[in-house]
Amino acid sequence: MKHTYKLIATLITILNCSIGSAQNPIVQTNYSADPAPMVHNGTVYLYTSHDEDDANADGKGFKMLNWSLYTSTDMANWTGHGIVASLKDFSWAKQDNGAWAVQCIERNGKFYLYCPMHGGNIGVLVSDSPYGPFKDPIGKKLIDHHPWNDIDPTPFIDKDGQAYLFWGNPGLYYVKLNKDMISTSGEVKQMPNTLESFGKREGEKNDERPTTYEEGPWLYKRNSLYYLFFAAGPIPEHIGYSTSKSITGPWKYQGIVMPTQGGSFTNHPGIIDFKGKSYFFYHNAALPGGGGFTRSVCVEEAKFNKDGSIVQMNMTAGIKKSLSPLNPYVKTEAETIAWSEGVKSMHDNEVSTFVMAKYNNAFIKIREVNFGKKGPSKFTTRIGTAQNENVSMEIRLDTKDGELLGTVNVPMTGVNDKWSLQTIDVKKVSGIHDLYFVFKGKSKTDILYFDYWKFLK
Ligand code: FUB
Repeated sequence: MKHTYKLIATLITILNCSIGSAQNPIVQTNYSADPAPMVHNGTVYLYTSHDEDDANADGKGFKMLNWSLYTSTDMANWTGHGIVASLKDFSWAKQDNGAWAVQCIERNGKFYLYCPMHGGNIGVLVSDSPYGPFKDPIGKKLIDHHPWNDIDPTPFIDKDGQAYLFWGNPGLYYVKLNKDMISTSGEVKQMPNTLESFGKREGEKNDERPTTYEEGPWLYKRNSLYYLFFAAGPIPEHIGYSTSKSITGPWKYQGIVMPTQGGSFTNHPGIIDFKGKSYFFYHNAALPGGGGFTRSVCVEEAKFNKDGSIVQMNMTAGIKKSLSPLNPYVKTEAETIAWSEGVKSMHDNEVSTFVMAKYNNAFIKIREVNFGKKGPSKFTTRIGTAQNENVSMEIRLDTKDGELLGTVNVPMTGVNDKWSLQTIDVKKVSGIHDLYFVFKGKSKTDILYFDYWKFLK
């Protein structure tokens, strides 16, 4: 069985790479899991867990220390903002592991990030900006119900302004949040785990888990109907959902949203409405080296039927069309990416997040760049390398081997906090094209560092 999932994951990766128009998984620069999308002021903020590259190397499974943020305005290109919160932000938490599935919500201009620390309950961080910095405003646990079961918090503000926090595995719990969003009101309640609410579990009888509800609840409202999406058992998980006329239930089980696919024994839902469409986020094991502890976040467009039911989805290569073309005449971060191979996300104090090309022919693709009628004459970038010979970045159109607009020769700057500004002449190009940066160098590792780019008219 394990081999079958691994094979499916490999096939997805091969499919993604060969069709050239792949978007899933939407983060290729590191492993990511537990997508928690939030829409704010025309941007999707996607908070994720972060599976470390060496997770399970010691046979101990998950290795999760912090949470990351990615943003998009077009659903095709995603900008990495690096780590925005970590276990270190909670002085009272154990620091060695357990940074599981977070979710962020905005209220009155402040952003509240609900953070489970597996084995250590749930804390809350607050910031004036969705990018952070996030701080622990209470200096203690927000939810202290059961150390192992208190995971996967999902906040929701109902139409009367009452906020709730739902969470839990194997039970589904909820509590009212006060208006300050950092304290609770009343008792923690458990949602009745009935077959009517969460459906009959297939497989062996499991007294602790009588229904398909497993973990990862996600609350969503469409028209006047409340939806509860959740990771469903048995393992390997699929995604199921239930609906209700009230946030506190009773919930009615509605079936499968996404069957078990993709090579990870967990899955985790997140759903948003954005610019007139709905999007469903999940995770799988599709990146090279991927598995149950090295996962990757993906997205599909979600469709609903007239009766409110959701159209069942499979894991696919992702969203093919950008919602709006990208303007190449404003500064764009190198970590704005539709697809990349051989590129790693990094961070330093000088420039914050940047990317590192790991090998010859590693590349970044940016989808649907609008050069306009007249097109550019020059290209400028902040870039550097620790290698001392023949390192360059080619700028190409439409495919990795497409028309060459220009080549930036990268001077040796030293380690990654030393940068050079390079400006070159480029060939004229007009209209909308996918843009490729292809990295060239002889070194077997760390070819170059790349921070931002911009075309000039
Ligand atoms: O990522 C760690 C845990 O795995 C999450 O909290 C669950 O939802 C599952 O995805």
